[in-house]
Amino acid sequence: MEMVISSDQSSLMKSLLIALFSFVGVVSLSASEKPNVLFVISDDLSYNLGGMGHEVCKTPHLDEFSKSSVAFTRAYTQFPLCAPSRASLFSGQYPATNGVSGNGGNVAEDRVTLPKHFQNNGYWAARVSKIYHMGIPSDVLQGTNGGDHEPSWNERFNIMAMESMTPGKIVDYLNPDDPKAFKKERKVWQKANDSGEPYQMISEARSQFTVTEVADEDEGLLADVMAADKAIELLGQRAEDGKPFFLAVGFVRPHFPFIGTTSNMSHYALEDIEYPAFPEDDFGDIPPQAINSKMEFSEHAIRDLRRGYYGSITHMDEQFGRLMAELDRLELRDNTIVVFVSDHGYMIGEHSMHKKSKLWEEAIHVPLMISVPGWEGGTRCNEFVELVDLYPTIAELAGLPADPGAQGLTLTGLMKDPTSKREEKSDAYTQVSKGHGLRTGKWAFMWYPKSKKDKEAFMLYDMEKDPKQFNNLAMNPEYAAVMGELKERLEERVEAAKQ
Ligand SMILES: [Ca+2]
Repeated sequence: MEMVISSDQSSLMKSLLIALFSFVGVVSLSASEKPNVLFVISDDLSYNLGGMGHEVCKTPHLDEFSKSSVAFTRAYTQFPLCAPSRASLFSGQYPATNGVSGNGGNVAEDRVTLPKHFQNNGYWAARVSKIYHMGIPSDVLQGTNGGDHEPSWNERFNIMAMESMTPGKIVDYLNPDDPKAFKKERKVWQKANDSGEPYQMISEARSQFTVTEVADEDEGLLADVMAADKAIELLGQRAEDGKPFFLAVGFVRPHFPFIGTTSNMSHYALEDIEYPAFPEDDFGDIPPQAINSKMEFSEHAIRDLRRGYYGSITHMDEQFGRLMAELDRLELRDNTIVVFVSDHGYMIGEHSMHKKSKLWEEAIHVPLMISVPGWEGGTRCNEFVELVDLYPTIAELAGLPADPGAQGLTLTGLMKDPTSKREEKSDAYTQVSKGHGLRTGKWAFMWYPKSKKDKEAFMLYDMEKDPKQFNNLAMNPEYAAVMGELKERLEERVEAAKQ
């Protein structure tokens, strides 16, 4: 039936429509209707949260936060190294598309990054400390921007702290004599800090394999305490002026140097720290491309470095707790989406390797928790998700339009029903400079294409039977069919990441 509208009805309808649209317009522009975003990213934090099943590490504040959030148990980084992981997360693009596949690169100036997208939609966007790449400890010692993406921010705040030169008890397992230089150097640093002159880090302060314990009364000298202080100040300003915000806070711990206060470290006795033992023939089936930062340390050193790493995590957790307490105190929690994530994982002695930039499980699996006001919390999602998925997810949660350049896929459906199956992407793709990795429910599969130096290599681990990845099944003919399927899927993912 054709609808006939008289001119009177038509003008009435027009006025109604105009009224409706202006109402919608008012609502969408009203500050109170724009949820804020507090985005917290920890540096080099493995999947080591007490509340998520880690037996040693203490993270009471993140455990508490998980009760009001959706916690993802299988979140994976796109590239286990600071700059490419963060560039991928904030550009919403895989490294093959945004072009950042090393610590030297950064997102193109004109890319509408996640914080820029918020700015374009009426938000104030700011960062505190490390969000895009910063060299740690160099950029913190120097108080410098690192490889920032300036257009992302309305305001940005660097932290300048002494890192491993902070007075306290320090043990350096790689260069035991280095801390001797700190006593004199602290004065040089302090002078630069007081005068605002540039400071140039001394090589002794790199401190990649150190554990530093700082007295509780000196905690104000530590980078993440300063970052939390600054973030708390900014939250107060936003509570006052009511401007919708996208505040990104970067904690630099547990990135080396491992630092915590005496009370942070007091949770960990050396005898309670697990030693990551591996079979004697472990290296018989590992291709050379997968061996990286292999170090000879004593069992004592490995345990103590792990103790320092956990102490650093507890220190970071405490600062996260301070942010959440302030959100509550300012009554901002009911209108603020909170995201907690890490850029990638870390290895301390597993297969006698250290640090990141590899496809081993410890280096690619990360914590991810998101809380949304009014949504049910305390839920777990066990589907595979990727950090590149965060861009469309956070944009959608805040009611922003989708960005056409973002390659990730929104997680909001999973967050609403965390037990549902993820049909559109049920595995996770990670790359490193020499190879590619795919994680599925049962398998960890790695492919290193042929290069000038190395021949093509594959690794296949049954993650249900061999979660510590000791037995590479790639050469076993019994698994030829599985290998074929995984290789086909991984090649698909590698190609899709370029588009
Ligand atoms: Ca990192």
